[in-house]
Amino acid sequence: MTELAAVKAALKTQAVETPSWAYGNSGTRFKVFAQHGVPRTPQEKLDDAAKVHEFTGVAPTVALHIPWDKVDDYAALAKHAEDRGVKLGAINSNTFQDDDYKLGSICHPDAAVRRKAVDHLLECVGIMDATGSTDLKLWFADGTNYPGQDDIRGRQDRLAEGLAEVYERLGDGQRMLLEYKFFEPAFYTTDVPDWGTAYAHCLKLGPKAQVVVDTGHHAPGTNIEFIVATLLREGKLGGFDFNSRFYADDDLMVGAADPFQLFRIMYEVVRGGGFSPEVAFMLDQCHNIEAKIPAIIRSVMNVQEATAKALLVDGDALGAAQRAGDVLEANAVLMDAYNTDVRPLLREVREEMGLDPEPMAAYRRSGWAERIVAERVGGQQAGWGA
Ligand code: PSV
Ligand code: MN
Repeated sequence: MTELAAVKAALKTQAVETPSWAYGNSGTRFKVFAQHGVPRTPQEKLDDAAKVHEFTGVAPTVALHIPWDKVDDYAALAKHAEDRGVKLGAINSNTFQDDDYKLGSICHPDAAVRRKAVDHLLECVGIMDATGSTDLKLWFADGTNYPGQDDIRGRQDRLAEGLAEVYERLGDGQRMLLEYKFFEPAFYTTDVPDWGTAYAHCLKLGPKAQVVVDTGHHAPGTNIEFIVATLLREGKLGGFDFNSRFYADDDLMVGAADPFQLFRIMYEVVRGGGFSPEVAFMLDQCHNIEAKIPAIIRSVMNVQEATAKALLVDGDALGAAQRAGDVLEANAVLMDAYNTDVRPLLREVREEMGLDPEPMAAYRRSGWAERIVAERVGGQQAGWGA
């Protein structure tokens, strides 16, 4: 196989998971702007996600969020997805939208609230059993606002205890992905604020516990690719929540704010052997002012473009320059790959996969956007908490 053929073959195996919540209405804490044609049910979210996969060919799974995507029959929901050519992906838990969780969930000082939170996580594993999902994604809004409010160390003990109970419940082939976030909604301490804390808990729990890197959950200037390299080196990178940020947890389209950062991350993924099914590549985004389905198509394409560039890095030339201490040449090799226009290559890849080479235009022509506006009349549109 030529090198280019190997790059193309790798790109055809790519899988970017889209989040069910990206198809629903969303907004800021100031206003949620409703859009026409937005799904009313988890099934309709899957219908939209199937369109993203139909036109990109690399978005075969959809993450669910419980309770937002709660249904009576999860096996039937999995079948609904499969009938449309997609599968159900990670199950995202929610221990942040209940009055009981004002002072935290799994780290709460009251054992009864901790019990409720852990029971919810166990319920999510039960849903995984029914859907065939392999990943339980955990993000905790836990933390404190004021010094002295609670015992920092005690909260870590409670976290470890709760996670251990859920870990024990995981079946064969199931894992938990622990996400960190440096602040918000808590502002003084956050119980899982960084990759080091997530890593320490996952290490103690065992091989089925892995760290998730949400690209929006870092302080400005953080070298995220270093974290990626380190976690991969330790065998503890479970996946990504991709999105873009300018200021905080903005959840904008991945690759929009800083495509160079996305490339650097994907380069470390490729370099560290992480371009594999063991690492979940998920989007965690919201589309507040732009049309949702094309925004998700664009996001998937942005990940694809960064991946193609990362795969094109001339590893031999880079290694030789690095060993020779040729700083400028090493940097030039990396930048050559980044500056390559990979759009023609991706058009070829899509044609070889039997797809339209231009997913955005193909979606526009498909008439799906008009159809959902005409058909999805009445009912309660999905959105935060819906
Ligand atoms: C909140 O910050 C958040 O965006 C986390 O990143 C989770 O992954 C996501 O919500 C879904 O619960
Ligand atoms: Mn996330």
